[in-house]
Amino acid sequence: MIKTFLTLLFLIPFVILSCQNSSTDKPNIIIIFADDQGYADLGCYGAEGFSTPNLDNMANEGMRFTNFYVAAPLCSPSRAALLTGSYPVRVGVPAVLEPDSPTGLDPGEITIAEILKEQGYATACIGKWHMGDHPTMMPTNQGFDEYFGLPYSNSQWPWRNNYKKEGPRSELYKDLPLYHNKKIVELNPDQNQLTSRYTEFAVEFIKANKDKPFFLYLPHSMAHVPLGVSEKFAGKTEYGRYGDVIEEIDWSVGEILKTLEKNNLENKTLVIYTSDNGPSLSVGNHAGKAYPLREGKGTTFEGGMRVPCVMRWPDKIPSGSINHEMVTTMDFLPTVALLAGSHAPVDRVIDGKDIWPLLSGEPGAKTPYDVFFYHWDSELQAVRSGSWKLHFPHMYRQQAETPGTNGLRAGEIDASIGLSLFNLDADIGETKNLAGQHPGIVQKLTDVADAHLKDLVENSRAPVDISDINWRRYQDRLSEGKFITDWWLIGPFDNSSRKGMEKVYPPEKEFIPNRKYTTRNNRQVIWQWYDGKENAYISLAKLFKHSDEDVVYARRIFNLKENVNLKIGLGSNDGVKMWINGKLVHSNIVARTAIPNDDVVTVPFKKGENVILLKIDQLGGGWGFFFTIIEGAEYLL
Ligand SMILES: [Ca+2]
Ligand SMILES: [Ca+2]
Repeated sequence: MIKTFLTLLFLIPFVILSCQNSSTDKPNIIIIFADDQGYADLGCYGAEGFSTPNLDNMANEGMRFTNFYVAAPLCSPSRAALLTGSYPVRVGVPAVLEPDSPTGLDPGEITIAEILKEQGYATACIGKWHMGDHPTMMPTNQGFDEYFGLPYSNSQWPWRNNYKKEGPRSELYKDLPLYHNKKIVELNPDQNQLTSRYTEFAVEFIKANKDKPFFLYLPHSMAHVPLGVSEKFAGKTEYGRYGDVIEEIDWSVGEILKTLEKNNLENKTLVIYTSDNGPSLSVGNHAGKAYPLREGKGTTFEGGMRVPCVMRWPDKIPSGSINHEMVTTMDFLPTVALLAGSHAPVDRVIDGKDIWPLLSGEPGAKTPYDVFFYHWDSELQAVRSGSWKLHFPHMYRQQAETPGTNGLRAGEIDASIGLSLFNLDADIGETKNLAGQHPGIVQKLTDVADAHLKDLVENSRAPVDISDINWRRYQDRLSEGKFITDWWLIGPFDNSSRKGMEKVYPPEKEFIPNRKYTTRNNRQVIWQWYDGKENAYISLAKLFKHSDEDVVYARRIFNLKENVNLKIGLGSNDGVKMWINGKLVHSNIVARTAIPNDDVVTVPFKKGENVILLKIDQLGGGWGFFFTIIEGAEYLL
């Protein structure tokens, strides 16, 4: 038995070498990456209201996956994981990047394109990059000979989710550049033409490189809002504009497959089609669907991270096959590297695995994953092993009751989930929490998650601050997801009638009712403080109204238009900890007389999302906590 195993081990490298010993044997690789296309949005996955004949045909001639994952439910981190074979936290791209971001995918990361280029491949990235638009982080500096496309999302332009240049320009975004290689060739290109222009480029690239191995990475800008679609496809589907857009992408896939056929490249080319995350549900009729999965983009529920995936390589991948094993975009790098006669980097941790045994239909081939981790930003929110998925308590975004229309996002509401164990085989929609019935499984998955966090800290290329990863997860878990999210920020207002801290006179906002909230011991509490000037205040009254607990947790997110340092005064007479963006900025563990602004800190708030988390221990029959924005309140209000 042992002997056979050893023999096999020796044979494998020779088999690979003998298949790939000349460049003509190296397969071409095409990865088509749609944006925000949901699990249900291909005909062969049950799409209704539009059709995808080319993709369905690709599935008939190849393999379709039902447990295929991206490594993050958002654009930038999902892309970084695909190209590096690593969890996004590991490579320092855990969140969506804004234009002119000082960070992005480090040039020191090794991408699929760099590995293949070393093997003599011609390489092109055509479409949406979104891994940093600083010149050192653009595609031509990450192994791509050629680049044509947008450096980030098509919504990051002055007209936001409007595909036409109509209405007032948003001050948030500059003109949207279209790049060819290192040069900006156009500003604010016609979004209706993006899919057809990318396709034209892709077809030309294939034709120009038909005699040598090539790697084409085609991340479409669509179907991210604003939805652009050419005239030929506009208004054609029952579903509406989103359906039209998908049908145009399907046409594009058809053009690429046709080009392969015409140039006799079909049997030499592995074509992969998938999406970067689930449907953007908050845009309502402009979003796709993830049915039967729960939630969509931006969440670590299945609808956010399980996506459709089809792969085709005639004579190599069994035609018409459906694969139910767990596979991820991180597997592309190691798998494709081996096919090209190379291997995944060995000087660093790569999370993806070689999935060729699955693709080639090896009998009995199983997923290489014992466990898979669901991150949202740098927060580890869930873990899956086999059919079991454990969510740690976390917040998530949920579409507002009335969804958005025509590309406009409806409001999103903060929802939360406590510690929850789901059996995905029996309950794909994550509806029945079995945590109480299987404490052993909960413990096992928790241990696995802890080990993963430790591994991330020790084996990441980008600095990973353990507190940054742990703070929300551990605090969240303690609170069992019972966050209070609707505490308010108030002010500035005039306080001429202030008398000590007994009274608060609110501004012209709906604020008056919270003057007299009571705690469980029925005391009147007033939780605002001000310094008599035009400063901002946090109302914690509402927070405590919700709570009969000795410990409460509260979390709020503030969106800022720019980076700014806020000077904050803190004081408390209870056990209070406050984290801002993962950094502990205030900690008071003993009861003492409340002194407003006892502790003054300057905290860098960043452009975009900022998270404030509070943990408050009641230490002595009441609550006392003060939070004052001393400088910079106008940025929050
Ligand atoms: Ca996306
Ligand atoms: Ca690199």
